[in-house]
Amino acid sequence: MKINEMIARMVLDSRGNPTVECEMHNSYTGVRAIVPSGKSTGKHEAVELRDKKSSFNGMGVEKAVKNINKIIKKNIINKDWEQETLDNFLIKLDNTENKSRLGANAILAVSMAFARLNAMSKNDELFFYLQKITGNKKISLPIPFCNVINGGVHAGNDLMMQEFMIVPKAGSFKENTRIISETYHELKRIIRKKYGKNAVNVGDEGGFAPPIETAEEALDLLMKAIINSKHKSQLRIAMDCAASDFYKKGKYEIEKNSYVSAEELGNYYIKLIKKYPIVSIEDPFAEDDFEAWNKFMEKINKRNIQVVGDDLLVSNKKRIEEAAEKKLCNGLLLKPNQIGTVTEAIEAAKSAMKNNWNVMVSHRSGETEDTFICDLAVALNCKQIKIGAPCRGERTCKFNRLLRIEELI
Ligand code: 2PG
Ligand code: MG
Repeated sequence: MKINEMIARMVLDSRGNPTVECEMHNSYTGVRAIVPSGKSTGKHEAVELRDKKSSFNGMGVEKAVKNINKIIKKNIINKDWEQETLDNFLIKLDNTENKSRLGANAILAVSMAFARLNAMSKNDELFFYLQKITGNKKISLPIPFCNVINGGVHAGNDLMMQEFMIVPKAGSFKENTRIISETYHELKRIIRKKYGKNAVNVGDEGGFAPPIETAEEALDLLMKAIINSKHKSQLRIAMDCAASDFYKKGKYEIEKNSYVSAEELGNYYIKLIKKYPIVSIEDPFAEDDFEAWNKFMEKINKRNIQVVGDDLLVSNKKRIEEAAEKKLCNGLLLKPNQIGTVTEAIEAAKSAMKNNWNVMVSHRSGETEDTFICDLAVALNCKQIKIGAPCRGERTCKFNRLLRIEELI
């Protein structure tokens, strides 16, 4: 497919920071794609280019936008591309290991816009187009992993662990959405009653950020909400510890000023797993603390717990293969902007699946109204997506896109 015209611009993400939008046209139609932005980023992620000038507190994306408008555009318009040839060309044009020249934010905006334009030009839904690229025979709606209590760098409380999620298991996305929404509102009532009305302000992903300090306090609140809303048989719990953020000099600060070793932290998780219906733990250890990951995997081997690598893997095929070989985890968190092209994101998912891992497609804490990840999760048939709480437009648009897709398929 040929691109006739394209333009990039700065738009805002859900934290009010600049991000990159790419608008792309061919003779038939036009589309837009916006890239999200993380806060608890892994240090091995592809580079998100920021201007580091005084404007926008050093968060500007003028350079990334310029890279699309001046460098990428002249190299790609009016030529015939497929997704893979375009993405590979962009990787070559950047010519760095971590996309630091053009910026993963610039490259991904172009890659996503191309996918969407290609789909639209064929009168296809985006998920059908992506399904063709993956070569998957089946597609399916994912289970939403819904972050209802926020801590870590996403919230203004002293809870070290970042995300406490509810995970429904009803037969349809619509029913799962109802269960989540009812439980979310029950949780709000419980938190308001216990901590007062200031405590129901929400964190970056729409979950509540009450003044709590321990994982048990968060999990007890969740359990109460689950039981009160009468969804105990339909809900399980997942956590994203985002442990790289509380890893300090070889120790883990699990509560304010309280440090434990990797082994003690692993035992703590096992205690939590025994007490609460936890089915999935993401980033339980720091991104390069391989030994801790491996020992934990050995210990929980028989427990059927999903151990998900986010900062550990950064959606990067090389890191995934290394982690599989070293037996560090059994699940991939897939964030396209960690790697920078649609093709590489799909490759990362395939490489995880080849190792019999689960794949969970994920939003970023700084999101936008773009719903690309929903179509990607459906196309990958990976059955899991992390999209935050059923609150704040940049999160609800993901629920709403999936509700619409469910009607279509
Ligand atoms: C995570 C993500 C999304 P961030 O750690 O999994 O929930 O957060 O986008 O800040 O990296
Ligand atoms: Mg994470």
